[in-house]
Amino acid sequence: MGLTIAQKIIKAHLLSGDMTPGSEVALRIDQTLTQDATGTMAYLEFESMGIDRVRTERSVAYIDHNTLQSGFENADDHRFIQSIAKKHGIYFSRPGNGICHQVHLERFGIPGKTLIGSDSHTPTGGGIGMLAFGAGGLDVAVAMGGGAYYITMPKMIKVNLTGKLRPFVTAKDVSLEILRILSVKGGVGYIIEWGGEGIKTLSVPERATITNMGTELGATTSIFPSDEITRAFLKAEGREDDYVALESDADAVYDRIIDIDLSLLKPLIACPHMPDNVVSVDSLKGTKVDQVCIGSCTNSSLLDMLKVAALLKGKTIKPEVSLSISPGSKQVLAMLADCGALTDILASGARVLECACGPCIGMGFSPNSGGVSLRTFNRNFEGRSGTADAKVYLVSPETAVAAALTGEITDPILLGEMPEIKMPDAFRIDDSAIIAPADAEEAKTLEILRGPNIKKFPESYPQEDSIRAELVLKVEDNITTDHIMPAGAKILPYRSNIPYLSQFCFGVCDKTFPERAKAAGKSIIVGGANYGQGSSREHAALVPLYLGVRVVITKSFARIHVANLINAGIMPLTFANADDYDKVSQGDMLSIEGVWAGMDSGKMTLKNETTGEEIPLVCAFTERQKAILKAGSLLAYTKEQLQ
Ligand code: MIC
Ligand code: SF4
Repeated sequence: MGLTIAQKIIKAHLLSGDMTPGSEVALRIDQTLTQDATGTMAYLEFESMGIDRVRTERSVAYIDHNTLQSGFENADDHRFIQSIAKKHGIYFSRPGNGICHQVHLERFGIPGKTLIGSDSHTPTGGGIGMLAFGAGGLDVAVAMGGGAYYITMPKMIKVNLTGKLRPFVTAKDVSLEILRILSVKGGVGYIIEWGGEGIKTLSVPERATITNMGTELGATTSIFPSDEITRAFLKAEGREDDYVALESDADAVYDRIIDIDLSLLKPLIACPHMPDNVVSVDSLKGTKVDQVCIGSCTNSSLLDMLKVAALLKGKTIKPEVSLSISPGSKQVLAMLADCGALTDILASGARVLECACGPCIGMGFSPNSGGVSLRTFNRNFEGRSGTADAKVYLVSPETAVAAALTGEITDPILLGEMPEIKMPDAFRIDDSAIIAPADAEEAKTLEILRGPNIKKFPESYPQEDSIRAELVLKVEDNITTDHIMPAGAKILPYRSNIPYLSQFCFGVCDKTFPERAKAAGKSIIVGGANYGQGSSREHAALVPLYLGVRVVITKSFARIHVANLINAGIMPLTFANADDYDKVSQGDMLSIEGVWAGMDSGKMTLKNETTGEEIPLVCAFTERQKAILKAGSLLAYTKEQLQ
């Protein structure tokens, strides 16, 4: 039987396990990336493992999330990451150099290699044929130390593209279409491979927009073949030597095949507050818009920015609309300046922001109260923009420009003729903002620089054979890590300070949670389906741990979050019958006896002591996961292993 591209890369990197879907496989990781909002924690974890130099082929630390520096906290974190990178063999991409995924694609990504990153949009690398996964910081720390990365062997979806996108219909609309088809839960447990004749019409940045938003489907990752288009991109980056061709075998088997005819697609828009809440742009025409934001790791490539500049050229945006544009990297910004496109953008009345995540993670540019914001980003979760009652819609850069020019949601087809965009054959290469690590000799003399905002990790607690705790919080389906541990300008600077962060935990759902959890001592959370979707932030596990949460019981979990819970020593369990979710209420006293035996049999019984009911639960822990839960955390387990 033939293999898919992902199966081939997995096979070439397999350290243990068998490749049957559902079983755990251990992979050798070639490259890692971190960003600053998750990186501080990841490097503290790496440091505590006591390994001198990273053992990957390439590890890069990016600063792109927390660049506002409204106090000493961010600057201290940047300095800490820079110093630890230099000492331990990690490349350091300075603040302002760009968004991790965009820069990684430009300067480091290699087809056929494995990459894990402490950011959920690491699958952007699939646009260049990498097998790239978002992971918790601790998993990245272990991989930097040469340890394996464990995933549940996914099933395979193939999306067959035919035809060609019409003008004003874009790769972003392809992402929104697949979200409409599959929903934010539809990709869980799958790798999505994009293929078919239609992919020949898509450049690497367009492919990367699509693999980037595979994260919103809950997919393990997404990948494109590596072909002549990939080669041309690498050549333009001066890295043709990194090119290898990759395709799936003709007789490769997929669990599901989805066909999309590109020529039939229309401009689409995701409505508040979920990326899969997709309708046609046309159906919302005339809706007044207050703000438009163009950028993020989804849509900030040179191609996107050149299109935006060409559409804005010679025009001015509506006075009632505020438009921000954040180019994805210094390379993109410099090339916009070189060709004069930046002048067209500025002349239109747009505000050009730093090459960073910025508004996407609520770092500035929050909308006005109740405001409508159209964003080219990948997430529109409630409150994420920094304005609790804002209505955030996700669109393509073309649809974003149409709204900025007209002041309302407008089908971009009405903008007239799409100007022809000529992409350069060679990009401007300037790696001066990427700092190489010290050599092993010099590294010994280097000191790591820390600031007062870096606090201790929360203590971990080995699971016990019997648990009795209060259900302190019951939440519904599709709870995101932005609900569990919000980000934004006020909170993000404290990512290395778990005690401080803890006061904001679940703030979007219930502001009283932190106090109640602390008062309860030990506690249990109950959630609906797809619990923990979204960001890879391990803070969404570490902070509940700090507040005393020992067990989370749901209808189902999102992939990265469930791994983060186990890594933090919190036991994730699921209802055997989803309807039993209704048999527990917030405030009930719950207990589970015989945890050890239950971990082995995959079955446990939850006793609701308040109502007297008994509820069957299931779990499917691997031996390694059981050992982590018994040790109390992945860190404790790894230390045990190293001894
Ligand atoms: C996001 O888009 O939510 C983030 C911010 O990039 C996160 C990482 C984080 O929370 O630091 C992600 O996607 O993993
Ligand atoms: Fe940054 Fe937004 Fe991309 Fe996350 S989704 S990495 S915050 S640009």
